[in-house]
Amino acid sequence: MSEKTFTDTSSAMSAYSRLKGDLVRYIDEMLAMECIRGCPCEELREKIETNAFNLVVVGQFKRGKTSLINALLGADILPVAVVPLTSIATVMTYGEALRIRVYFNDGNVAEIRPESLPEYVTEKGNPKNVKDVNEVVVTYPSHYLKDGVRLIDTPGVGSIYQHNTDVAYRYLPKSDAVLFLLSVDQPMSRAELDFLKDVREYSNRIFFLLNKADYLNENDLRESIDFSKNVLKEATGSDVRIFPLSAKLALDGELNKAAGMVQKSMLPRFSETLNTFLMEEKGTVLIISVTNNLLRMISQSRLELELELKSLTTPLDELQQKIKAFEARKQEVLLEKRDFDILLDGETKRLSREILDEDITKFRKDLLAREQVHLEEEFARTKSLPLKELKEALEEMVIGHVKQAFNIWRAMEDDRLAKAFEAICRRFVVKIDEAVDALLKFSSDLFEIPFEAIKTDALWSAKSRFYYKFKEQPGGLEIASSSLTLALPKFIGDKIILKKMQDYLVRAIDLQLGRSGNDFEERIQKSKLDFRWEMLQRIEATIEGIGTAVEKGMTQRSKSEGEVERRSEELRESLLALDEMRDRLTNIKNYAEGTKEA
Ligand SMILES: Nc1nc2c(ncn2[C@@H]2O[C@H](COP(=O)(O)OP(=O)(O)OP(=O)(O)O)[C@@H](O)[C@H]2O)c(=O)[nH]1
Ligand SMILES: [Mg+2]
Repeated sequence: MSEKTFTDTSSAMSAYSRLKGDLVRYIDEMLAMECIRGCPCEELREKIETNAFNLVVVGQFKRGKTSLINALLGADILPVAVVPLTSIATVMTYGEALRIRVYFNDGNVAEIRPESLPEYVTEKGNPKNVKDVNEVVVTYPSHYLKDGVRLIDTPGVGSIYQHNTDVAYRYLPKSDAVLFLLSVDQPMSRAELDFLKDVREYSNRIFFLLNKADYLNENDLRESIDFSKNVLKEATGSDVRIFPLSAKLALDGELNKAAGMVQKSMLPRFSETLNTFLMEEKGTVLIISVTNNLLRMISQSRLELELELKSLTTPLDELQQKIKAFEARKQEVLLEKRDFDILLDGETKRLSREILDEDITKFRKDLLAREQVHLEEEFARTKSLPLKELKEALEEMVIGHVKQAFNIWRAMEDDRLAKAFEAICRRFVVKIDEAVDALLKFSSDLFEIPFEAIKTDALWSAKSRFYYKFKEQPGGLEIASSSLTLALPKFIGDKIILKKMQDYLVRAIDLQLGRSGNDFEERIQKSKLDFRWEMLQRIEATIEGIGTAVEKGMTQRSKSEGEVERRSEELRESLLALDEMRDRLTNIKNYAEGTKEA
């Protein structure tokens, strides 16, 4: 198989695959265990199964981004060229067969044949994105994409096509890691460094690749690496690792099944580092986090079983006293629950006021200043046109620019708000867990039974928590300006048109800002309500779990001695099953922690 060369280097990922498989099996078993109530098992399983790593490939135009993706997949799928080419982002994701779907901005989706791909994703086939494509998704059965890895090809920045640069920026907030491409035939430029500065705002994991290494001999390559290293060190303030490689050699080697050529391309070395990163920094964190959450469930279920067991045998008056003490504690917890509600409300309000409002003000100011200049420049360029055409040209420019600017801003703001919201959630999850643990601990002391509190780090991630996506792309910018202007003499008419366009620019921006602002507000509110509901559920489920266990014991003990004995036996068996599951999960956790430290 042509993929073999890479398979050899991805043991870290296959270890992750195995752990993942085990974990999913255990979750299914836990779902079938009656003594575990209210386990968010389905959610945890989904979390594992859908966990995606977005690797976004970026760089100046023509550094070989698209070639690199083809090389990583070992197949000639995406079109490459010597002129600035890629104009639309392509997402490569795992699928049984090669399938290509084009997603348009208006919501339509079309399945296309591989040979038609250039008609949609290249500047030549789809100039200025006249086809209004949003993105293209390609599925392909490469083991490289298994386990949720998604490779995203973006258009090159810095070419004469500004809209290509814009598309690339839109994908930065979605990245889990960025592959930043440089190439030996073009020493690092000012523009590349400026772009890097922006990339660093959105990604804390950047891999630097120096492509087209095949152009140079060993000495020159060394020099080229050193040069880029120094420039990068100055720019970032720290030593960075640079991976020299040749996407071309790698792909040729793969296609011709020439292992020596693939080795020479140096791609496997990078590929290995990348895999280890994916495993360690994403895979392991997820495995440990899910395992901890499951262990927590087990610990809580264990306590409930022990409580019931205890209630079967504790003398009645002693038991009643304990229940009274528990009730008192329960009231305290319910009060804490109310405080939690008020605090959460305050925090989300602050998110709207301090982040969203400020960002809107800043964005409005910058955009307006920038577009006023553009408008005047365009006016100077086109003012000799007849009035009607002049008006149309300016109108088209304003609409295009405003739409484009909002597309990017919304993606970035979305990321900012999601992260801020996540930070709030994390703090609250810790608080809630503490409250729940305190109640469990109290009960375990009260009834003199063992209980192990398990700390879980929050599973809330920006992507899954800040749910609500925008309802629609902003549109509706068309205007009907009075035809009266068009009837005026040209020398007055064009001044009036410029003035009208300036007003229109302000209105268009404010209209879009109003919509986007509302959308964001609404999403913050909805996300808050969902989060709140889940958190309160957690407290309530704990209170109820303890209450029910004691109650069950109470009811049971009034039955015959034989039945009490039978129930005790059942409970002991369930405890054993839980302990066995706990041990298996602990093994997984230890293994994952071991690989993380190794
Ligand atoms: N010699 C050599 N040429 C390469 C290598 N990688 C890419 N190229 C060539 O560089 C040119 C640009 O490659 P692309 O993969 O289209 O570059 P890109 O960065 O995707 O370009 P844009 O999408 O326009 O930004 C093509 O002619 C490729 O054949 C390499 O490792 N060695
Ligand atoms: Mg490309």
